Amino acid sequence: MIPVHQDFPVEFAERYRAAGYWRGETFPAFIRERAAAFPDRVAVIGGEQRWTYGELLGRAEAAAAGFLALGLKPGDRVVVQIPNIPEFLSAVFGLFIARLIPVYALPAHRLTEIVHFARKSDACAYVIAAGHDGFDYRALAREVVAEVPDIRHVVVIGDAQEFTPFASFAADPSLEFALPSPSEVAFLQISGGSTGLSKLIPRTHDDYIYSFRASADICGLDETSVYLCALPAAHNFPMSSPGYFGALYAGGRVVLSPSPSAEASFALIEREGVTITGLVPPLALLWLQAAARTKHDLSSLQVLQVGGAKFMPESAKRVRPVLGCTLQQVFGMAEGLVNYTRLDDPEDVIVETQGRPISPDDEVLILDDAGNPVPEGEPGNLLVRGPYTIRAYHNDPGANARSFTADGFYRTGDVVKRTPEGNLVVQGRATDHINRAGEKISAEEIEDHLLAHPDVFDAAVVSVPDEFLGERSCAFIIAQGEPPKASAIKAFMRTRNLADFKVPDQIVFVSAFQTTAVGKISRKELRAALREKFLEGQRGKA
Ligand code: OOB
Repeated sequence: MIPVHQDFPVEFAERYRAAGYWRGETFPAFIRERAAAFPDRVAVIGGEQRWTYGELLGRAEAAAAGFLALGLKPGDRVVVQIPNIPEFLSAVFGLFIARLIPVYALPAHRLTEIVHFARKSDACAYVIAAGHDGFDYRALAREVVAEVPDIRHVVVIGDAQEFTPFASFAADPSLEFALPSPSEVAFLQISGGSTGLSKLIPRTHDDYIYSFRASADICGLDETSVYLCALPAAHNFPMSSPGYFGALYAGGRVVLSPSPSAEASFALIEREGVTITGLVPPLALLWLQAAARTKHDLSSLQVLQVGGAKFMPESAKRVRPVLGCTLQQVFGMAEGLVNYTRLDDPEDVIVETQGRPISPDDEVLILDDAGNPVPEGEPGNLLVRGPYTIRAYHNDPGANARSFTADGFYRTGDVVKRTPEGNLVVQGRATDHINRAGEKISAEEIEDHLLAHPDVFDAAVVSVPDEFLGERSCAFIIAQGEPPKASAIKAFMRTRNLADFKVPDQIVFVSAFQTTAVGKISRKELRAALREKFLEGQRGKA
């Protein structure tokens, strides 16, 4: 089993401690402190459940005891695929307390992705909810176990059938849990996957807690804050920017919405007095539309955060007049760096920029393709190094060689420019992924699946602008013989056991891909050329 670690060079670690970013805090210590300070205060609300801080800790400790009773050992990896229900929190705090390492999968992930996460992380257990949104995760678990026999335990929230019921986990007062070291990896987050399959992102207690503690500060969270988690809880944005961990850190309250729809969320905002929430741009647009005619009282909402993909200024402008709250743009990445517009920034900064980094020690570089700094204000490739940005992916030397410079800067793949006041404006991206409503899709991964179709000779997947999604995926396909129907290709992609958002939105058959005079073209150039031609065609029609 490959050990999980995240090593910051000693001189950087010392600097981050001396500056007070890394305070030696850990998840188990933090949740115990809050539970001791205000045991009876409500911490988590979801469905019909309302748990106090005391109950949350009690349930997490029972979960920790249960996981260890299965024979799991500190350092073991556990794939977690739980929708937005309170048990998400008791399960992951339980894993932290037992020093087990959650690997966060999204509810949308299917067999292909889960098997990849399980293998890549050497996971030995899988925690799921029985069902969600009409999908039976126990059926998925059966397939996962058949493919990855190293998954020795499946733990189920709800009706467990042949698996282990989460509800059977009980506290064991004789157990003493050793605290993790703050520099230990607390969990593995999933990367957006710009090249090929998702990579695993090891985050330490120290670095991650700093990121949401400082975020909570920037976002003005305190014990009166009520954070609505409408996006999938496993995603970095609602988790830590400042997200539900930031809200719990501040002693506030977390409301979990089973769906990000305006209808479900507006009812919760009114009922629970939600003060802050985070959305991806397409959802923000739907909320703006729905708010104009809602009967719900949304007046408690102070801050609407929007991030994960570019929020266009024309839409951003409407947030304050329509929702009556402050917009905060959030430009972050699971690998680390998170930028925020500040709540008291002038309106033009809030509307037109994606904000600035959390930390004075976030070292941001904006470089041209040759690696030289661009003139101030010009667009360039964003690289970053800092107290909560990883230095390496888990178990992936190839990706590490590509994604990090020799001196430890992470190549984000984003193209940005910086305004004179130091705010970043995202211009686009150097890497080939599709940012479909905040869901990142690797072109390479999808091409690989398309090539498995017997009638596909070659395929190139590109992003094309979409009014609602921001970007949608378009697959250019050279058929082997007579082109099949686009619907047949989509149906085939649905049999590949992938998250549904990865099925190409659009399919275009072409007879050949352009090649250069030499007859060779990189996939990157090919995608760029196809995209350009497609856009020209669109302009022609307009
Ligand atoms: C967030 O994290 P990831 O890991 O799913 O995706 C990161 C990528 C960034 O590199 C960038 O390409 C894009 O998503 N992105 C944005 C953006 N926020 C993220 N592009 C334009 N404008 C924005 N505001 O998406 C994430 C993590 C933490 C907080 C917020 C978002």
